[in-house]
Amino acid sequence: MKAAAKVCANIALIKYWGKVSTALNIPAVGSISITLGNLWSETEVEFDESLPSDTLILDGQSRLDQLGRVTECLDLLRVRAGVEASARVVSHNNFPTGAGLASSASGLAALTIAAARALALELSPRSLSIIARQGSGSAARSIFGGFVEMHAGSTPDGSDSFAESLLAADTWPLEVVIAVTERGEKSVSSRAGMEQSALSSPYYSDWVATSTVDLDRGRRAVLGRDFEQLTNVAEHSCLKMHAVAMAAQPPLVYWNATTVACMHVIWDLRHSGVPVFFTIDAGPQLKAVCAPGFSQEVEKALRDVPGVLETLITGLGPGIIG
Ligand code: 2P0
Repeated sequence: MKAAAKVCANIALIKYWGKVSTALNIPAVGSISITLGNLWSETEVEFDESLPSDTLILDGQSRLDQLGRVTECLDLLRVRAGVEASARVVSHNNFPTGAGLASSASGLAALTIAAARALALELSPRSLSIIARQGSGSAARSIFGGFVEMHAGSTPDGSDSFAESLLAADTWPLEVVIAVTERGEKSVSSRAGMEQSALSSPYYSDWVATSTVDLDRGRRAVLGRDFEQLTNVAEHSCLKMHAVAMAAQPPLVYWNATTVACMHVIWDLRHSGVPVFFTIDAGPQLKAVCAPGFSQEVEKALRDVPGVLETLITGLGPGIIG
């Protein structure tokens, strides 16, 4: 009862922020993401009757703070398999953990796949997506490669809240440059930030109400491979999500000065004719998405921004890579 899985991270272009159910982790809005080929989590799960409870080693350290969601996810699989044994989970990310680089997306997706394999459960990608969602909303998207749409769904049990593929990675091989501006873990997790936003931001209801329009625009842009349209709707969704968070009480500002400097560099590049836009998650790293063939030029510009510690370049990936 031991298996491993290696799964790519993803970043949303049309953002997920807020839940209708915290118990089942059902998102309040759908989202559209791209799966990143060079950023991955590798997770090994071993069920062992002699273990008193689940254990988690993440990047070489015991992480009790992350164990709750791991156990919740494992419980869903244990029930299906009729197994009660606890599990030893060892996971590793090849990029900074908990810094707004989607480590929970790849981590919880890899956990779901590895545990399903260890329990010899034959589950459809949709079922795996639903289970991964209950570990982390963004993890539901990492089951798939390329361009992915997550459906918020409308049933109270979350059975129609899953992700599915929109467009294969090689159909439109966009490139991504990540500017790392801080290495530590963020002080407010996405989970806490979304809850704070839903409870106290005056813009939260408008965020939810306008999400369908953004999803429609985003889906059309992806299916039509329309970079300009994707640029407009992705930057709008990102800035709107951050505006909702900034208006929470107490406020949530995930950016630092370097994040903002990078935004201006991206706008300057675009005004000079480079097809590139940015997105930023619940952390200070800027992700620049560019048309095929432009990542070197974009990386060179971001590398020179004072405060950028490191840049990472990646293409789109297939989701499950091992
Ligand atoms: C996203 N983020 O769509 C958004 C944009 C961050 C900002 O999904 O509470 O770690 O585990 O469901 O998946 C990060 O949130 O949150 C995220 P939970 P998760 O990528």
